[in-house]
Amino acid sequence: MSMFRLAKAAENVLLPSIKYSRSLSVTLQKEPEQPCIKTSVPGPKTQQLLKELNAMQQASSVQLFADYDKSYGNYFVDVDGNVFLDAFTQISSVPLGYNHPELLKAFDDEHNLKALVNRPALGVFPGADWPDKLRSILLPVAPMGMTHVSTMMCGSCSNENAYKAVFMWYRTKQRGEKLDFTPEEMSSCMVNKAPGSPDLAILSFEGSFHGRTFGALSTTRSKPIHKLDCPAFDWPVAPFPRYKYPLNENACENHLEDKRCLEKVADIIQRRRDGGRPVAGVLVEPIQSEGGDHEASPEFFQCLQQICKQSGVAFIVDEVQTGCGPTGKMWCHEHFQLTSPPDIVTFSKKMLTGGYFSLPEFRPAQGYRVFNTWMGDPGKLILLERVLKVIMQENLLATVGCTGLKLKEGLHQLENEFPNHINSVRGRGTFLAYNAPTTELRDKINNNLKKKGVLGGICGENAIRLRPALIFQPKHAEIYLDALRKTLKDL
Ligand code: PSZ
Repeated sequence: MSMFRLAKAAENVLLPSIKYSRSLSVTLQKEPEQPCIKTSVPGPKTQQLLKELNAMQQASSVQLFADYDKSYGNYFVDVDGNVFLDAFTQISSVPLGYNHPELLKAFDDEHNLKALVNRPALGVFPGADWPDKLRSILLPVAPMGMTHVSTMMCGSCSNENAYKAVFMWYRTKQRGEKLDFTPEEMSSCMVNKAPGSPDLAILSFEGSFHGRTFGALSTTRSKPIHKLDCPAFDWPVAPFPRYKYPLNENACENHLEDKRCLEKVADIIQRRRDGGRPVAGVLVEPIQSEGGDHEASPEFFQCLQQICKQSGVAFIVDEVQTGCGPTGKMWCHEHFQLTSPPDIVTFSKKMLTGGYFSLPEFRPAQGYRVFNTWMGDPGKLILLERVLKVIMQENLLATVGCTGLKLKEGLHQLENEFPNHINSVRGRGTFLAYNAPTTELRDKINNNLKKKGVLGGICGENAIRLRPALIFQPKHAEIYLDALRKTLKDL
């Protein structure tokens, strides 16, 4: 049975009857029982190291220096010896918690160690087992129907290269039978002018985050500080739904909100085409993350895909943050019951390697066009293979579902108890968020949680998000909810 089918089977397990396998209980045996804060946060050692680092670079984003020897499972230990329950996990990029025994063992194997040490330029000199690695590790978890995969270094670079594949696909369609580039195209691209560098666009959404490299940054729309002072492509932006909560009491209004946004997308695509500057691809996060954890309905995504199909525009789904299980499915867009796969799905973070899956028509006709030195890293695939094995063996997608239900229920209870402090609880699996009425209050809640030993993330103007590892259990949910209740009581 393929890994994908096994993962599907795991989702169907009745949630309350989950039996944790022996290996999971072994994994968690060495975990601390609870958070333990011994110093001010940040403590004196973090403050000293921050001074040192800041002398060499702008380091004001650094929150804590970690002790990665001592961090374990769901617990992050800082250099001052403070122990935090980690519900943020390195911006949502740690699938199995810290120092998972299966991952620590990966490079005991000499073949694996040599793959790590002798890092190849994968586009030119891959090792003999590279095709098998892609076929046996990545393709089994590919979204249904997606047969092509390219590995990359990070989320931004996965998106950048996905856009390039989309532009090449679009121009190939425009050229029709005439396959060769014209001399005019060849000379004009060397001075960044059309027709060689055509005026094609990627449409993205208000509040989206797709990375910070140049192409990716032009599609990022979450905060000015990411974009200021950097030249950008003149690419279009459409509104993404902003729902009213609770969802079941605002269904009608939220449906109209979907409609408003979709009409705008269709209108932009039409106008751009009429103006001779067509949209080649529409890019969307299944849940807008950095921008404030904004979700949209399955119907919104179904219609968006239809609009793309009807207008000959590629439908690109950015699963960099949502991919690899945190919503209770391997890929968040599986919740949307799309009638056919997206054209491209990008990934990174919990997948450990960056990359994108695509339909075969997005493979450029010539080599060297989507290319760079490393094009990924076999060492990361060795780790990913183990991550995926543990996800299946330990039934972690079902754990995410079970823990997620408990967390969401607890958060709903807290929003009812403290309606002046938190509201709009939302999300899927453990990929959850809630709002505070103001940015100031949101920051205060998040800081006070940290002082109580719980690391959480913030996003958008006033949201707090949860991004725990896939091994976050109901007992960890209880610790999180207790800390939040105390924090809200003390405000
Ligand atoms: O501030 C930052 O640079 C952050 S904070 C969180 C992210 C980046 N997330 C990265 C991300 C993402 O969430 C989505 C949906 N798409 C692309 C990216 C870019 O990935 P990296 O950071 O690996 O380049």
